[in-house]
Amino acid sequence: MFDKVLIANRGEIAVRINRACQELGISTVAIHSEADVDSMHVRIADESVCIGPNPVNKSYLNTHSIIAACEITGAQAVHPGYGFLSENSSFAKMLQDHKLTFIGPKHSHIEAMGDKIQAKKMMKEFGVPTVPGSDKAIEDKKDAINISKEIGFPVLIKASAGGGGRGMKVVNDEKELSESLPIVKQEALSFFGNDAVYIEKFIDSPRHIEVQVICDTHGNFIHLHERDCSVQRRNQKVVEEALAPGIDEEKKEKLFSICVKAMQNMGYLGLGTLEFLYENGEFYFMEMNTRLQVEHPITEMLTRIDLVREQICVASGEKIFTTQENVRPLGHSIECRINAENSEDFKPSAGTIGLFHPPAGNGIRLDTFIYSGYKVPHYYDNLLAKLIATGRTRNHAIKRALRSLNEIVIDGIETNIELHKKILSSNDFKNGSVSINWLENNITSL
Ligand code: MV4
Repeated sequence: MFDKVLIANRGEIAVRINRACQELGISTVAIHSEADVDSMHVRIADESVCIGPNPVNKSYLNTHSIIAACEITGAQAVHPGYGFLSENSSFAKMLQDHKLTFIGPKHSHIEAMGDKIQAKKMMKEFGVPTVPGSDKAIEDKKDAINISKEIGFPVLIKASAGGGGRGMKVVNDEKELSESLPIVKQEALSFFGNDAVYIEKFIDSPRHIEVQVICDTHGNFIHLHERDCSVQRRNQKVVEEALAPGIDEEKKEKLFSICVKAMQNMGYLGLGTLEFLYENGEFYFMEMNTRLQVEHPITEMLTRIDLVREQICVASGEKIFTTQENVRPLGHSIECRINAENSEDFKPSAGTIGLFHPPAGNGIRLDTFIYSGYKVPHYYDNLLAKLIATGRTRNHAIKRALRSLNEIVIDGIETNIELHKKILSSNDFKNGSVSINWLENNITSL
């Protein structure tokens, strides 16, 4: 096991990782930008290093400063959290070249899954169900038209280097396809530096279901069931829950065993999430995330497994403490992402937190980094806190979430707490199984 770990992140996830490290007896190094000197993650770490000015390129993405900080402090490993450098295969490789451990998958797997055409091809070969479409990059308009006619319109043009919903376009016929293809390619080139695109049948109103896996170097490839992340707006998840309501157990178990076999075939290491679209009883693989995810706590609450602890253990070469047979999800868990944002236009809001009163009580967990008097900087993402409510049943979890949303006080800054109350008390949400279009279609009438 490592003696000292550097946490290359900020905010609630840096706090979360610091907790797991200290519980393992690992000494922690926080890094921070100038604006973050008074941040919670800096205060609770054993040591801290200021690695640069506020813009992320100069601080949290500054790979050279981060490696220098490891050398100065003697940290043996780096936990990247989510976002920032968490899916940067070159950074993972750089660390290896410096004899430092990247707490995450092998850099070759990060790279492979970052290329969405390659990821889909690989998963398809392992028997994972995928969306009908092109199995390789689109060569030209003629190629695009042939494939689209074969699978039938509407189709989706997707950037191979995209992901998370950026660089996509729905087209309804041949004419739109011819017009949009060069535009999507140009956008892909300027956003991601790679103009490769592929085509898929457009799935109209699916749910977003994802499967959590964890793998070690001792031949253990384990799934930790699924999460439903369909309540989203502009590709930002708002509410997530586990397990996904109303999906046939047998279908899920079949999918899990395919996912586990795929991980075995790859020789995957660490935490991973396979993202699926789910419509009319069928799962379709979209992409694989090779990082710890924002919504990991709902899986932790259901399985009683500390994912960050296990992630650190497997990265240091240890065995996962449990086996597949002993993973038994119990109850239901819901996460509300509490953002600093305007309730009308959803623009991020910055300012100083006045009174902060966290909710508590049975079944409530709040992952946050804010405190009364904390000044929220405008440079970084607007996630303030994750409220995780767990109960015996889905209904119980919803009741607990609503109860604690009424208890929480975050003064001095605009938040989306009222939006969460409306979502959780709506009939559509209570009935379960809303699609990825539901929030955007219903947000004004909630
Ligand atoms: C799709 C799709 C419909 N059909 N692919 C969005 C994020 C990226 N992972 C892929 N995404 C989608 N791919 C096909 N063939 C709809 C989406 C999509 C989406 C998926 C999950 C959660 C939210 C979403 C919001 C908009 C579009």
